[in-house]
Amino acid sequence: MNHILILGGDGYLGWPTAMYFSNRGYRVTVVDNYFRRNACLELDVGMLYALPSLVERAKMWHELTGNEIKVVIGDLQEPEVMRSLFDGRIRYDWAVNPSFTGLPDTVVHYAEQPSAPYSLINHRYANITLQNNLVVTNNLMFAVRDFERDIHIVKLGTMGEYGTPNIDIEEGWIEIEHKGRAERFLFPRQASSLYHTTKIMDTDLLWFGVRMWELRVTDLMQGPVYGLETDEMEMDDRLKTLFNYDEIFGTIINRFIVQAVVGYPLTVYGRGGQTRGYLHVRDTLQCVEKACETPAKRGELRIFNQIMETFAANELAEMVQKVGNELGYDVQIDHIPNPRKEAEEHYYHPTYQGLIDIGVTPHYLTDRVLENMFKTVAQYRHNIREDVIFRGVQWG
Ligand code: USQ
Repeated sequence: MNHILILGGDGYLGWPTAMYFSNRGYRVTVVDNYFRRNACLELDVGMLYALPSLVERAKMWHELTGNEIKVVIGDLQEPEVMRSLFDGRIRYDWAVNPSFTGLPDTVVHYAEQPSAPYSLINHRYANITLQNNLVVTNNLMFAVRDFERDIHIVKLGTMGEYGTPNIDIEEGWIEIEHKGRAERFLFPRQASSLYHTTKIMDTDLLWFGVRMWELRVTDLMQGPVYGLETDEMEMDDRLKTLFNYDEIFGTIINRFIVQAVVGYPLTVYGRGGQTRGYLHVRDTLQCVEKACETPAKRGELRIFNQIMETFAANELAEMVQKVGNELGYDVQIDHIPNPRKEAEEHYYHPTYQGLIDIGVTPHYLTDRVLENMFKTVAQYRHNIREDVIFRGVQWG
């Protein structure tokens, strides 16, 4: 039975990942410093519903399933907090099979400030993003280097590292011929936010660690995620993951559903031709599972593009409008001046075959999926705050 350490285990993806692996018989340890919850409080952006603490969630999970999720609350920017996870200071003893006290064999690294708008509020939030994302990744890299180099690091990257180039996007690597010679390089990256720039820097840090110390790393270049249904979350409402719909932490599909439910015209930014690759939260879990089951080799930086299909913002708005109208909502679409600096019409042709090749079965954004999201969000309609939907953090 494997032991998985999830850094950022309280987040939108971290908590569902913890339950998913725990449900499949893995030993799971989660670490978090409640960064996201605190940032939401500080910026006064309401979540769709209140959340139990991570310790309470793990307790409920244990009561419901008999499975243990170990919780460590700490800031991984502190090198000693990170190192304590690997050097014996944190004891991994389990009620079931107490003889197994081994270190994690896989670390899933989600412990990053994940919002592009947050990173561009002002220089202070830019610094928080830079410091958190780079220092946590560096602390992890050195802890693995110093205590157990065989541990597989699965880091969440982002498709936004590539930007929107005028050529096809490969899965992480490109063969370049130059003056009669050839070499394989990381695919060119050109982020359009400071947050996305930190993700490029993380990739570079880990690529250095792979070359220098033969670490094993998988980088998952993920697109915006939507949804709030997984088998584990459906066991009990109190196990639901956090759900943001505000401009800073909410992602487009989740936001559009909330907007449609409260009769707020869908906020398409600019012309709405911006195209991205999307995936359901269920597929994030599946992708991470497959990546963990087939680890990168020693000395390999393996990169997958973690998306299932691409949509322009306009297409998403039209899909949400159609399903919303069928459910009896009066859904309007608005094109508001784009607060971001991004191409609103562009070429977008990413490759995303690698995860399918290792066994991932894609789920797609269907009317049914949108209907389910409408139904869940509608249950919490009374909590939705219209004042946080759009404040207009300007990137330019
Ligand atoms: N958009 C709108 N209206 C909105 C919100 C967004 O038109 O109300 C547009 C944006 O302009 C953008 C696209 O939708 O072109 C996606 O925006 P988003 O807010 O859903 O996602 P993004 O800021 O790109 O970031 C999210 C996650 C981040 C992850 C990234 C993957 O927050 O952690 O890395 O998706 S990717 O976009 O592929 O870089």
